[in-house]
Amino acid sequence: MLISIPARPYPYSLDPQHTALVVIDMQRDFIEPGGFGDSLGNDVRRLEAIVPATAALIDLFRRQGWPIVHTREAHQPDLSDCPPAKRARGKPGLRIGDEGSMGRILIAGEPGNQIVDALAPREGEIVIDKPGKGMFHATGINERLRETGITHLVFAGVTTEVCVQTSMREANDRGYECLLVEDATESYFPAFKAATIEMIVAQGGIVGWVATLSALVHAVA
Ligand code: C5J
Repeated sequence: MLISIPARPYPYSLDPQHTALVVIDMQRDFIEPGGFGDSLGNDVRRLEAIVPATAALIDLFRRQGWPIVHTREAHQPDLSDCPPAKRARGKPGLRIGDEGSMGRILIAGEPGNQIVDALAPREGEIVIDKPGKGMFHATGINERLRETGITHLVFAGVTTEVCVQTSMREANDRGYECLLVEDATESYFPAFKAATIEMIVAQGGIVGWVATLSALVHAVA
């Protein structure tokens, strides 16, 4: 039976047999003081603040036995999966692959590339390293989700306007019914988060739906 979640622009029909949670890039380098995000001058406390809500969302999915996908923005150590154009965008000295305070920036296996302890993936959950901003580029995740019959994706993570929005748009284009949990996503720039939410729900939900964590929890309970 479908579960109706109060959401914008209108209630979201969650299909309990076919829904997965996607937690985007809750990695130390974006979230923790002293990491890559911090070194770029961002206020990481904004992102740290959503860790408890994201943990509660993960806990909800674990209790229901629904699948969970964790992503990390991560490149191979030899940068073979990092287009020069992507690398060139960074600040000199703090580009992808350069040495940061938590190891090489956005490189798989480095300390800063690990998901924060409070949200650590558990055995049986899917973890993907994505070389793009979106979760579908060069990851094979579409095939894995399709194999398990997933048609609905609930999104959380950072940053709202970059990797979360890109992933949600990619998912929407592939036919998934997408819901963003607004208190389990954040940006270094409050205006960007607010604008992204408005873009998603505009025109009758052109990219999907947005709901609060409590709306989801109460509807599922
Ligand atoms: C993410 C970024 N995860 N902003 N990355 O949003 O570069």
